[in-house]
Parts: sequence; C-alpha cells; structure tokens
Amino acid sequence: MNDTESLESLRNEALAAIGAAVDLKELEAARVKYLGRKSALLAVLREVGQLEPEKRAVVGKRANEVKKDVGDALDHREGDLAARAREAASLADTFDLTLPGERFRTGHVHPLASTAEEIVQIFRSMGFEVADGPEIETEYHNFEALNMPAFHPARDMQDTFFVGDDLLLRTHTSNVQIRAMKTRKPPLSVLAPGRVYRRDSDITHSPMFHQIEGFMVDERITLGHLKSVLSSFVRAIFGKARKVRFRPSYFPFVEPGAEMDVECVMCDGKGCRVCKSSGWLEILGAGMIHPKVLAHVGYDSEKYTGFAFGMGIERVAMLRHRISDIRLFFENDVRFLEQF
Ligand code: 2U9
Repeated sequence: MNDTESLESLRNEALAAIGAAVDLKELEAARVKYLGRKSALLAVLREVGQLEPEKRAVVGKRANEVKKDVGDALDHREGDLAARAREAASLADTFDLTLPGERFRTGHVHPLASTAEEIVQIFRSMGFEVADGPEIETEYHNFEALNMPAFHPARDMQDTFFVGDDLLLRTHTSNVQIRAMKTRKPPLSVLAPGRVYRRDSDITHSPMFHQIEGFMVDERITLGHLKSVLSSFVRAIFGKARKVRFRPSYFPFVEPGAEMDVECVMCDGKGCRVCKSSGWLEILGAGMIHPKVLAHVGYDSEKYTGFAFGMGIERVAMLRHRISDIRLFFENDVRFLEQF
C-alpha cells in the first residue's frame, strides 16, 4: 500500500469510528486515536518532509485534507452527541404523562355539619330565624331564667363544667333564646344551634355535643302548633311515612312538657336492639314555655304563650346514618369521614 492509499484507509477507518461513537467518551477516544500525538496520521505528517519532492507535495496535501476531514467529523459528531445527551437528561427530568395520576382526596362535609344544616333548613322553611350566643355563660342565663333556681334538683340532670365564680360552659343553647327574648318582642320564632357541654361520657354521650333548640312565641300559640311544627320536622328529616308520637315528660322550663318519638328507623317499628324492642326512638324534648320563663324575660304570660323544643344533633345524625358510637364524630378518622 502506498502512502496515499494508506491515508485513504486511515480516513475511512477514522470516519467509521467517529460515526460509531455512541457517547462523548467514545468520541474522545477516537479523537486521541486518529488525531492524537501518537496517531498514524500525525506520524505521516511528521515524516512527510523526508519524502521525495513530488511525493511530498501530494502526500502532504492529502494528509492535511484527511486531518481536516477527521477534525470536522469529530466536531460535528460531538455537537450531535452533546445535543442527544441534553435531550436525554431533560427527558429524564420530565413527567410521564401517560402514567396514571395519584387520586386526590376530596374533603367532605362533616356528618354533624350536614345534619345541623339540614335541620336548620327545615325550620327556616317554616319561618324560624337562626340566632347565636355565648358558650361561656352566667348561671342566670343558663339556669335561673329557665326556672332552675339554685339548688333546684333539675340542675343535677345536666352535670355542669364551672369555669369561674358565676361562669359555666352552657349546658344547653337555651341561653340564646333567653337573650333573644329579652331584647325582642313577640311574635318571635328563633332557632339556636350550637355546642353545649355536660360532664358525661360514654358511647352515646360526649362532654361536648351539639344541640338545636327553638321556640315560637305569640298570642294564642297552643300545643297544637307545637305538634304540627315538630311532626312536620320529623317527617321532613326521617321520611313522610314515619309515624310519630308524643309522651308526657318533665323539663323545668316548660309546662306541660313532652317527648317526641319517631317510629324506629332501623326496624320500621317492629322492635330491635336499637329501639330496645319498643319500636320507637326518642328524638326530641318539647313543651309549652313555662309562665315563669316568660316572666323572667318580661313577657306578659296572660297575653303571650309559646312552645319550645330541643334536640341533640349527634342523636339525629347517629339515627340517620346508623352510627353506633358518638365518639366517631370527634376522632376525625378520615376512613369514617370519607363515608359521608
Ligand atoms: C326557653 C324556654 C324553653 C327547650 C327544650 C327540651 C325540651 C329538651 C333536650 C333534648 C335532648 C336536650 O339535647 S338534649 O339532651 N331538650 O328536651 N328542650 S324543651 O326549652 C326551652 C328553651 C328555651 C327560653
């Protein structure tokens, strides 16, 4: 093989190796091999001076051309490989949009909040307005004004948290109604939803729970109005077909007092463990507002009469959703809350 032929095969070999380099490392190795100090091409260029003059011109020219071709091919391939490396790196950083996404956990309205809202809406549709009041209350507004003077035995029915000399955590939302009555004149129909506190704790009692109380006062309000409003309420929340019944009961702030039962929602009145085989579930307490309570707020009990009622929101929610332990409402376990 003469010098020009060996230059051609060197050029072909170098260009093939450059084209076959898959990364910058392999390309650098090709650069060293074909253009480095110990490369065959540089040896040709070093020795070209010793050739006879005619050969020197031809071989020298071709060797320089080969050197330029190999250098250009190296630079070109380097640009390609660098671009490919950048693209691979950026692809590794991006998301695979075809992968299934993570499921978002959506929030839920707490079953107590939705039950309270539903109860409030039913009474609003019957003309009641909603009022609010303090959870820390005086003995007067929580007991005295409700016909429960000091040492009244009924105070024991509502074991109380005292937080000061004359301050307690309200045991019912009746304080809101007393305050509403004191500042306003009949006709009035007010609903008082809110937190109440009693020293009681087991699977159906919590030291903090929620009540909705309400009252209606005007001239000539009768027990008939009470029965009509509360029967409508129970049918709206438990279904039209549900039977209801009233039983006499005692609360110091009403006279007469009554409790209202709804046909058992678990067994449709047949008798089960939940209704203790009676076929009925107690749902709320009610009565005609005691004349002494009307007198405390400055209403003429000869002219005005009214009815009042109270219920526990937890109890309504437990019956509607068949929940057996009141503590589930307050543990905030998402596995429980997600079901509503
Ligand atoms: C005023 C006058 C009268 C509200 C009433 C009840 C009967 C009653 C209980 C039900 C279950 C409380 O949550 S519970 O433990 N309530 O039975 N509440 S009458 O009577 C009032 C309220 C305010 C001024």
